[in-house]
Amino acid sequence: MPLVRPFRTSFGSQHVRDVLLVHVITDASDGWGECPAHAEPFYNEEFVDASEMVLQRWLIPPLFDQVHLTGDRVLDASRLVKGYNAARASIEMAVLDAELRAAGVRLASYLGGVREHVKVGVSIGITDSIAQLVDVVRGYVADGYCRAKLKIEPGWDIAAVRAVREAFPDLALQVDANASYGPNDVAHLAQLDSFEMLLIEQPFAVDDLASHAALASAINTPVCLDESILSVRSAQLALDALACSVINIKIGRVGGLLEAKRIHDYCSQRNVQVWCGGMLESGVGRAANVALATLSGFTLPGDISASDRYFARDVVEPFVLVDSSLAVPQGAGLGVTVDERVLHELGATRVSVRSS
Ligand code: SMG
Ligand code: MG
Repeated sequence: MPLVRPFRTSFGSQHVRDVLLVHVITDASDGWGECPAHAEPFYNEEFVDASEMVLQRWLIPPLFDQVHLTGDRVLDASRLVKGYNAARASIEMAVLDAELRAAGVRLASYLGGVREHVKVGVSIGITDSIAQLVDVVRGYVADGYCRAKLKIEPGWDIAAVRAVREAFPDLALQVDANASYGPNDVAHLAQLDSFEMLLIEQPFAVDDLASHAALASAINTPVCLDESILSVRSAQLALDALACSVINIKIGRVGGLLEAKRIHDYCSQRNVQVWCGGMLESGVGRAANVALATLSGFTLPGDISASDRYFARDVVEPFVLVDSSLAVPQGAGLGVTVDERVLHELGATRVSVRSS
């Protein structure tokens, strides 16, 4: 799916989304899921061609042995496979969608959601100049976004954030470094503390909790982890290490909606704020993100922008921004309908895996 504007981060520039959808067909119903892995293994180690192979060879076949397959059995059925959380999440999502559509239950209700609209922000890539960045932010503010996240990297940080803060004194602002800084950058990043931001996301390497803890103790701005958090267990380790005080929850990164909910529940017990991250999903994955963000502990705006921020044409009915929020779909399961004509026009190919 071509992106309406290239998205540049510390690990490169994306112009298209290589989207992998999973369509589950059961006796009673059918359901869709999205694998949010990217084309290259640059955000984390997973990449979409590998996810596809793992789904076909190891994640899907054992599911045919289940007498009564439900979404809550998918994770256990795939326990022999290590990693590939985005692939795991996609098949769980599709099975849950089919199950809930057959039962006539909305995903948000199944998860225990408490709201009909979720507050969202917009994630803004690195641009060629600071003037251009300020223009891009201005455009999104005009579109109605109440919160902006700026991508940063060494050489594109303090001055960029300062310019945006000066141009938009009241805008809710946060930054995300995608692990592009090293332990020697703690003092440098501490300069970001003066810009009154909601949080600083994943400045250091995935396994470097110590540098995150050092930064967190040096500044007032909350430190948030993204790539480092893969499960309830890693959330507990990070919080115990004082490496973060806020967690970005992504369904694909943690291996599915149900683990995402468990992390949310765990953080709620510890009074830790969470928010829903994004991976430039199509409308299928976006619907799941919206449902997840209805849980009570999702108190910060999610990286769940409207469909037109990403794509000229989405694969489901578009999500539209109203009051910096997206409405939770009304229908059962994910509540969205995949338009197979759009898939065809996008040149989608289909591979079937059947019970033998
Ligand atoms: O879906 O709006 C979105 C993108 C949000 O910035 C975003 N995601 O590290 O949080 C993150 C990035 C990962 C994808 S970068 C191409
Ligand atoms: Mg991030």
